[in-house]
Amino acid sequence: MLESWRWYGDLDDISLPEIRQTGAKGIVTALHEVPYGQVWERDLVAERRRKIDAAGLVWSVCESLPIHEDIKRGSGNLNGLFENYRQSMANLASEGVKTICYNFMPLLDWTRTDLSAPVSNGGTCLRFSATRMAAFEIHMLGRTDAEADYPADVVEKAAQYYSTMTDDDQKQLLNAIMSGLPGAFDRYDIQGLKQALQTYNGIAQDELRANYARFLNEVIPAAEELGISMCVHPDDPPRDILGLPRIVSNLDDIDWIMNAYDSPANGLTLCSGSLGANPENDVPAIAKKYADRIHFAHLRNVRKDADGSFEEAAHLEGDTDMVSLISVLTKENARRLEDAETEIMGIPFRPDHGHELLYDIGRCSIPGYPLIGRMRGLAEIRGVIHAVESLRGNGSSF
Ligand code: DNO
Repeated sequence: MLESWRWYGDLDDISLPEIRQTGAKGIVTALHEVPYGQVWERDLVAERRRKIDAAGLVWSVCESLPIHEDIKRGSGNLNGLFENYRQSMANLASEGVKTICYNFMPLLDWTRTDLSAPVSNGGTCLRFSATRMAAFEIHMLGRTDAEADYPADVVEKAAQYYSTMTDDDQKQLLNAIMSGLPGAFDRYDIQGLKQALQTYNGIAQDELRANYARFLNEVIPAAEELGISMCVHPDDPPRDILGLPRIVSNLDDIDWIMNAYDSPANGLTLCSGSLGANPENDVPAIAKKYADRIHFAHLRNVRKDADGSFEEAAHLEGDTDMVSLISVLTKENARRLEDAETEIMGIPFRPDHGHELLYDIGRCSIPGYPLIGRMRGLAEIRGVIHAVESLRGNGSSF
């Protein structure tokens, strides 16, 4: 497996030489400065790659090549947007970047209500509180129907909580919810979000799936030609949110996607944290079923509460059995290395999100992406990988 690290380019306060010290070899990055829907020009891609090369690292994965909302909504003449998307893919491939992560979440990306919830032994983590999300939707956004999406006791707690909120609390909550949109584009204020939500009025699961199938039909043949592996990132949280349908949340969805275009180029980003936030998802079992379609892995863990809240646990703590998951991934990795005719990198993975620990605090890194917390996660995962591979090398079937 190829140890990788997400880097936000010029937006990141963590430098490439610092990343090198973590032991990671691969860099996961994107041209966050290019507005969604525009072509990633070859010279910009090349410049980013050269920076990474010069630091002794390799650009292992593009995360993400974002999909314009018009494609998700299926609105207007989309030929130009598809054409641009394919051109960006071609430019990435020409610079040797052949694994492309993307998501198909309407409007928002990963969503949390707290960016620095306290962890019992010190440090902070990202958290999704059902009560705070309900307060946001029902009271701050005034979304009709939102009440029906929450249990009665959460609705009640949300009303109580909202009545205590100051302007500053409201600002912080909005900021936390918007923080999952990486880079500078398409963040919303309350008014903007209301308007954006209206553009999805009447679009239910079936229509979103049809739009997704169209996207796959437009880009997967190009990926096959270019030798690119596309890998969709699951929804986070893995359920409908703000009344928007979500279609990459569970095994049924993944079955649908893998069959919608049955090609190795149409693959998965196995994100244990996103999938793990749905109590019905057995993450190691999903990984096993689609092992040969996993082109990238995000490894992290969550601890869930009964009301739908969850928080990000340390990488080996929380509800997902990381050792079983890593056992599945390393087996698949070994199979690929053995089958390969030429030398290959192995499955790229990155420690996803991390607690803010020690010198992370006050450093203003991108939410979820502090240096020390992620380095801890990477070190722990590295330990499990080594243990599993060494046991296997000594004859264990683990
Ligand atoms: C969260 C990330 C996601 C991911 C996108 C992929 O930390 O894993 O934001 O980058 O959903 O398109």
